[in-house]
Amino acid sequence: MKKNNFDTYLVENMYTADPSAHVFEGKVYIYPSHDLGNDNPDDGSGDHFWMEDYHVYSMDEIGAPVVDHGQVLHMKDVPWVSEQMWAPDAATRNGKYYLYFPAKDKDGIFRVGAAVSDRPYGPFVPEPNYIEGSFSIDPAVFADTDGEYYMFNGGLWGGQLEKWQTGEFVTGAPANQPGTDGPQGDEPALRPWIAKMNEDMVSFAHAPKYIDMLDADGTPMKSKFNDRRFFEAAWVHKFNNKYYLSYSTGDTHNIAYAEAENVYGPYTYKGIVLEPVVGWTNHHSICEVNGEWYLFYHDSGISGGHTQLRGIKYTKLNIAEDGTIETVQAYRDDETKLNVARMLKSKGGDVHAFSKELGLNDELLQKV
Ligand code: FUB
Repeated sequence: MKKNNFDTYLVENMYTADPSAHVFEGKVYIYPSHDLGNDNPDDGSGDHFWMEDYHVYSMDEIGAPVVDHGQVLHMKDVPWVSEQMWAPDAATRNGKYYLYFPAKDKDGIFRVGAAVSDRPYGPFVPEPNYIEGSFSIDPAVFADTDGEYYMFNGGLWGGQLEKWQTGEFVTGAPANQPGTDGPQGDEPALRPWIAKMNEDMVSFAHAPKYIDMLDADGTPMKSKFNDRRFFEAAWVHKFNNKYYLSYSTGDTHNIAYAEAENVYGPYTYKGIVLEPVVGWTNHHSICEVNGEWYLFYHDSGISGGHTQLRGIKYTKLNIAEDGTIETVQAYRDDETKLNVARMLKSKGGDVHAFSKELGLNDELLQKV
């Protein structure tokens, strides 16, 4: 077990992604995806993101060695799942711990499942079926200060959110023509949904409701603003009594955020949390540890730039008194830029292809 630093990979013996971090029982627990990858084409369908199980990680405190608690759930133990266990999250209530995960059911439709444990580090026992009413990907379960819990969820393209516009799953355009069956141009962008959890934490108190997402001027967010409209990877944190919904913008690779007075919204666009990282996806969580805020995220430097083979990291997040988040450039100084670039190169990656994300100028490129 080695000590970790900001911006270094937390796990090096396997590929991990989509880190959801929480403080449970005084420790920092991380619930990531476990990337296995496959040879499917990177065509926007998401079929190259191949995951079959979950591991849980913890740190006794920020900067402490990362402990791998081993495999806590495998696809073969979940009766309703056919493939692709994507980005998970976790929550605790009444002494129990819950792992939430999206996966395709036997009809190839993404649903959200729940699994239960007495401990934050599992193993988790899955519910026999997915959560009734759930669809699409990337569950994030937010524990509000009044003791209520809410699931936020949804993701475009491979995450199938476009296919639910009628309220039913409609196959629509082929999955390898991403976005073609979603709204375009000036039409309102697709939105994530929210559902309040019942006290059992494995069912919803009401059907999922789409969240109103507004641009900074208060008008509904338009599809054409793909540098800031919702795509996937919803996460919610509360700061000074306001709610902050952060999310990936997908094909523009930002993590953006929006603010609301009410957990159900409307959420108004505020800015960018994290600039694009190495690899296509950007997916994060925001966690408060002893009064300081941290951003957990991933990139693909660890695999030489393969989008479907990622490594999780974290860094400090600065939030101003009024809730404004200071934008993070993951490769903040020359040393970090060079470290990631050299790792990428040592794994056979094309450093020039990621020079923009890494912020490498000609002088630094020569040093890689
Ligand atoms: O890890 C698989 C998918 O990639 C996640 O569900 C998305 O958020 C993206 O990170």
